[in-house]
Amino acid sequence: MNKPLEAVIFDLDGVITDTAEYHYLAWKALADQLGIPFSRQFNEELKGISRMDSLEKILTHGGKQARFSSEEKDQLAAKKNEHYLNLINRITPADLLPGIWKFVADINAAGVKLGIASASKNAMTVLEALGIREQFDIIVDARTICHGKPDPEIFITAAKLLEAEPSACIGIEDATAGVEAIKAAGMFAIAIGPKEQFEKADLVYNDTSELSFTEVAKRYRLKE
Ligand code: B16
Ligand code: MG
Repeated sequence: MNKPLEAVIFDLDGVITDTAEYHYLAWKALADQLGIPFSRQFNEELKGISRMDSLEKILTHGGKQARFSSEEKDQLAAKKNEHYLNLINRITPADLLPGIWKFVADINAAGVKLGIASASKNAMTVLEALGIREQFDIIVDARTICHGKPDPEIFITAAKLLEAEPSACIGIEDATAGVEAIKAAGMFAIAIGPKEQFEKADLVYNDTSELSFTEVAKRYRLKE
C-alpha cells in the first residue's frame, strides 16, 4: 500500500490543453521553410522537450545542424515562438481538455495539493488564458530549472515547493520524456495517450475525459 497521496503534478501542453497541436503547427512551418521533412510521427519526439533542444533535434533530423551559428539558431527559435504566441492568442477557458476542470476541482476538494511542471516558457500565459492558474498551488516552468525532461529536476522541484514527498506524488504527462522524468523522480506516473507508447507509466488513459480522481486515487493507493 502506498503512502497517503500528498500532491498531483500536471504537465501543461497536451494534458491541461492541446497546445501540443500549436507547437506542432509552429515547428512544421519553420521546418517547411528550412526544407526539412516534418511529420506528426517525428513531432512526437519533441513533446515535453525544451525549445532549443527541439530546434536541435529538427536541424539534426534534416542534416542541417552545422549550417547555423548559435545566433542564427536563437533567431530560428524566436521565429517559431512568435508564430506559437500568435496561435495561443486565441486560447480561452473553452480550450481546457475534456474532464480537466472537474478532475482538478475533485483533487482540490480532497485536500490534495496541485502543481504544474511544464517545459514551456509560455506556461503562465497559457494557464492565465485558460482561467485555471489560480487552481494550482505552484507552477514550475522552464525558466526555473536547469535540466529539461526526461531529467526529473522539474518534478522534484515541484514536489519540494509543494512540501510533498516525491513518493507521495502523482505526475501526469502526455510525452514519453515526461513519463521518464516522473518515474526518475520516484513518483506514480499517469500517461495520456496510446498504451503502447507508455510502458513505463503506472496508469495510461487514452484521453483526459477518462480521468476520474476516485479511480486514480484508488490505483495509486494499491500500487506496491
Ligand atoms: P516553449 P510541456 C513543452 O511543454 C512542450 O511539450 C514542448 O513541445 C515545447 O517545446 C516545450 O514545452 C517548450 O515550450 O517553446 O513554449 O518554451 O508539455 O512540458 O507543458
Ligand atoms: Mg506535454
